[in-house]
Amino acid sequence: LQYNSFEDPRCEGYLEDGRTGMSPSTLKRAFLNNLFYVQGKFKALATPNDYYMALAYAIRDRLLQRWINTAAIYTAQGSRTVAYFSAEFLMGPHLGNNLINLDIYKDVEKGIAEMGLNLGELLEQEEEPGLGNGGLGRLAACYLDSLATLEIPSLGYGIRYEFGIFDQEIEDGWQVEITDKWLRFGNPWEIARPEWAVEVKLGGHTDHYVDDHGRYRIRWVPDQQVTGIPYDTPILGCQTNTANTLRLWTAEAPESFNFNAFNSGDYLGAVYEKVVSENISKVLYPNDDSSQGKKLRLTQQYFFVSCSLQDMIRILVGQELPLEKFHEKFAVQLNDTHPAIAVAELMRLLIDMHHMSWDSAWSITQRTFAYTNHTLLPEALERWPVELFGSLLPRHLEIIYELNDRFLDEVRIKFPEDDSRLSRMSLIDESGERYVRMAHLACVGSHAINGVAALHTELLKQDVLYDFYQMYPGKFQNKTNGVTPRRFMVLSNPALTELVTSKIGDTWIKNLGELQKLEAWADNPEFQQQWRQIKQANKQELAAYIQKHNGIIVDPNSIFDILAKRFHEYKRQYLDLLHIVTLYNRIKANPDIEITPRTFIFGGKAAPGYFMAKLIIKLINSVADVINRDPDVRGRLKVVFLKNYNVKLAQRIYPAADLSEQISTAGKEASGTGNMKFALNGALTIGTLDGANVEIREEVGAENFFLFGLTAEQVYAKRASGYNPMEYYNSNAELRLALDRIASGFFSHGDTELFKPLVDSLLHHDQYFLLADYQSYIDCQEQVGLAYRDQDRWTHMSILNAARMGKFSSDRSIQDYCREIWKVEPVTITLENSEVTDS
Ligand code: Z2T
Repeated sequence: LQYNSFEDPRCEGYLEDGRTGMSPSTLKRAFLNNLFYVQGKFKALATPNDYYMALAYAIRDRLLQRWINTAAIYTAQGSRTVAYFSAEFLMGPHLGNNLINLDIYKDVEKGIAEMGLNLGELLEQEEEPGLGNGGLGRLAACYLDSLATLEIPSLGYGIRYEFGIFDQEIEDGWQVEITDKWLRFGNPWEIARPEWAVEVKLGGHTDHYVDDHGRYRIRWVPDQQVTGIPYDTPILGCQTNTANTLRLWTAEAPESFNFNAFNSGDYLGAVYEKVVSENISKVLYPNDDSSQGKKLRLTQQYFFVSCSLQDMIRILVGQELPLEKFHEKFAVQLNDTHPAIAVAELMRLLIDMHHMSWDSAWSITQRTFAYTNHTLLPEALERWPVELFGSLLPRHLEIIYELNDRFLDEVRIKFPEDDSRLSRMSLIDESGERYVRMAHLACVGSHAINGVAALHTELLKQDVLYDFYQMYPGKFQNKTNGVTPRRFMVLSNPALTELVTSKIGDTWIKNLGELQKLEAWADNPEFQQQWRQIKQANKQELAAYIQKHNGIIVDPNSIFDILAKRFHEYKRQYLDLLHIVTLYNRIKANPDIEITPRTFIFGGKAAPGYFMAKLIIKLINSVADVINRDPDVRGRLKVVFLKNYNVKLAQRIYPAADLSEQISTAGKEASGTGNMKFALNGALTIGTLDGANVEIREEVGAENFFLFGLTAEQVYAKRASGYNPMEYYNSNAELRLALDRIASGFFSHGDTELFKPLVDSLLHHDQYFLLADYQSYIDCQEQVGLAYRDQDRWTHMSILNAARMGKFSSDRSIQDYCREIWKVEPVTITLENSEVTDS
């Protein structure tokens, strides 16, 4: 045998392949090649972005063999596949995560340093794909990471929004929204697949006709058509060869449509068509936990669902499987009701396009879909006016009517003579203006329905979906949310990762339950000290960030008390503020009072149309302005609002937190996932018995969790018996003083109008029971301050919190989904695969 010495590792002068080799020298060579051949730069002219791009392309090359092998093996084996349908994927930056999952972070950091560059600065260059609002979108991203890490064949399907969640600026204390032009400098992580484009119809009417064989058929005659172009991003698992796909759809005008108009001389009309079509994937709706009911939003939902289902049929047919096996090949998870139109669309595709019988199509549809509910808030339950729905999707409306007739017959059989139940459960709300109820469609069309935390699932069964639970008790399951420890620990907190690994090895990264072994170190003085030093260093880094971006000097020895999440009244940022104003009032009344020094840090975006949420942001900034400059405070309190909270910033925040604020009104937060990320990084939680807080407290132990507030049951009881917030105002002097201080114009240059809506809403409505929970919260915060003074005790609690987070890995969540809903098994991907590499 003759070997080319450059290609044979056994020979001298061997040169690793420049696009797959992992040795430091090969990586360096690839980086410099890309700088030259891709960016067209040499070092003297290169910008930080050029360096980022050069590295990103070098890493992308290293993903490709894995990605292609994964696709080839899934295809060859016809593997059962999870399709995760989500209107949002809040991925965060890819580069750092891929370095972690490839297990080359340290090597690359070193190589980059040898070239006189700093990896952290290059990572900072990446404009994150913010294609989601908050928890729901980030959950989808964590789940893709776990699916790949667990080697589960899967596809994420969604929309490639040209503009993701807006960038938040703060002007004069107010939130200002700036368009998120994340694609401005190009996106090295995606590959367009125009050869797999699909057509989507919209609007028009239906025709009922008799076909050539004398069969009764229905045809949809649309008045608009758009093309969906898929863009694929590889999703690499941690320390495996699996690289799954995130497939996002962009809307374009179909060539033929344009062309016809062009030929008929209506050039401007043709261009206008194009603009209208492209609007579909233009921008993410920036509402978290609330639905606006806009036609464009329904169009987006239908667009990506139709593209995805057609794509799946193409895959099925490509593998020579019959359509009758759709549900055997694919398990589709509906991430809330945003993709619930899929139930009607799959029926339409099977019946109208592929001539299947109603009963066969319905059986396949129900066995394909499963539905995750993410909220109990009534304003978030999606419903579409029947007229709007029918004008966009006339055929789907017919299908839904037919489904409804059959479904209500079933209800009648199970619950005879119960008209009010029929109207409550109908897919159409007919109590006033008529609406299509998407949650009902999702429930009827799925074989499994789940909530995202134990309490949330119980409340779904007792309240929001009570009738459906009575009808189909066997469909209901709980799947408590989880988060990926790769991004939210290994990548974001390298020092803590190293300390943990030095004690218990590194297998916890893929088996988070092993963190429990840290309990043995919880009282070890040396370990405690290392633990504290790392937290301290992380706090110093965040302090430097705050100084740079806010111009505020904060004390890393103070408690970093952090509330970071979307702004919503139910999340009660305002309650945190009442605590701050209360402490401030105590200082003003008694300037020498002893208070454990605290830095209050806020981050989060408000929906642009949500007036109250935006006013709370303004109030935080106004309170910050006064407190931070008042000499009486003397370093005991600082208030910071960090603008533009996103995944990148979150990764800086969690490692630096002492105290995690999880203070929603009990019964309102479906789960929360920030709560898990904070605790994993050793923050202690102050929280209510809401969402996953309940389970976090169970895991870490009541003695390691700061609990306050009413339970969900107590909140319901109070509401039922007539809650009067004014009683709390009248009977609690400190509370009264805090509210009066805000109302008096003290924080608004004497303006008594500015914050009046906030004060009035508490005094006269207080929908979210802030005043009822105020004293309990203040007392609990007092305990936090005392606990922090005993650093050994605090560190002990902090270690135990992290050590007991095993349950909250998204790997555990995904394993539960795989076993109990999807019935899907792992498929091992090898790098040596002749079928792939030889062709
Ligand atoms: C969202 O982020 C959540 C629920 C929604 O209901 C919509 C959005 Cl955009 C329609 C959040 C929940 O508020 C939160 O409690 C939960 O942890 C998260 O979804 C993931 O399940």
